[in-house]
Amino acid sequence: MKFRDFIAAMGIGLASLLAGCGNPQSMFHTAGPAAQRLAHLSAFIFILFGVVAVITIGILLAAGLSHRGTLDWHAPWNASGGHKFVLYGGLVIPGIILFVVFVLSLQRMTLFPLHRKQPMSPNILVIGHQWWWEVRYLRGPADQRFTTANEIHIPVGRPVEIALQSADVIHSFWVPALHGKVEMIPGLTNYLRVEASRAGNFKGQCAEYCGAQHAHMRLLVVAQPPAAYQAWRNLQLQPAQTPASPQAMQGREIFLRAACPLCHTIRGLGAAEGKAGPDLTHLAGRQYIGANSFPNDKADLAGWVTHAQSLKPGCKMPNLDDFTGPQLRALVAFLDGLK
Ligand code: HEC
Ligand SMILES: [Cu+2]
Repeated sequence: MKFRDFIAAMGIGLASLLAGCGNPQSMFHTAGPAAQRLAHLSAFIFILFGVVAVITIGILLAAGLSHRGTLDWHAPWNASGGHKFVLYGGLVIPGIILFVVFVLSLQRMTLFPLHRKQPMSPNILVIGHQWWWEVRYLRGPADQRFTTANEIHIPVGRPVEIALQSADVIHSFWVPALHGKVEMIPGLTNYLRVEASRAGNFKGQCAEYCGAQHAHMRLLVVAQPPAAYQAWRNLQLQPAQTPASPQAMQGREIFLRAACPLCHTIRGLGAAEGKAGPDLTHLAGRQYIGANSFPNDKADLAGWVTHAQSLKPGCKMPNLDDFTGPQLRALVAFLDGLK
């Protein structure tokens, strides 16, 4: 690599690092205890290894500057003190430093909350699908449970136990502001505990390459004050709203007659119980569609329904463009009314 290329690469690296600082999807913008512990630990390790690097470079420079000339002018490397220098500098000191880092990771409980053992009863089960997130709220009796997708609401200031599974390949659950990455592995359930210390929208991402649309497998955690969370919960428990206009009413018939119910559930709509795609019962309450890849508005809904394969090529929803203009508008009016 040419020196100029090296400098350019460093520049790009630094720029993306700085850009990362302004990005809320960053492990340095913590919003909960688990993420904070991880951020503190990484800051400590960064400083520690920075000091080690400076000392090492100092020794190299000192050696280079003070020992000039040919080897014949100097004592051989195994002269007195040489072995000891290698032993301490190369083995003992690095050993101590790595041991300290190891103990700190354990002691600060950074590793344990990452892969907790099975809690008594997880609040939420998140199932990774290619390329979206199924979200089941499990707490309480059957009539207090519901399923939604892609947007996870949690109350501020309360620990939430999340169970993680996968329906197909290995995914990874990562909301940097709240927690480290935890794998979602087919046939295995992993657990983590998140707690948000402030209200806000925290973006996340599938962090394990899982196929063509891995980059569009985004996640949103909405941390709300307990009262707002409770209100959201109560709404989610309701079946879908009855369409408010004749146009939306017509849209519902179109939805039921098209292929949609084969893959999507809309609670309260009888025949719509498909499980291959996200639950749409309260679709309009979500901020984004396509696993948080596109805004949830009428234009994007129309584009998504007719051209999912252009917006998210390879995704498991086909293009459904067999509608006339008025039919499509009615269908979108129906979807947009699913508050
Ligand atoms: C073959 C199964 C299938 C059919 C049929 C289907 N969908 Fe989908 N749909 C999916 C899948 C899978 C996704 C998730 C795609 C992704 O984000 O990767 C999806 C996503 C969506 C979303 C975005 C939801 C979100 O929260 O991101 C909407 C809206 C939607 N579909 C509406 C419809 C409508 C309306 C119809 C009928 C005209 C329909 N779908 C037919 C499988 C299907
Ligand atoms: Cu994934």
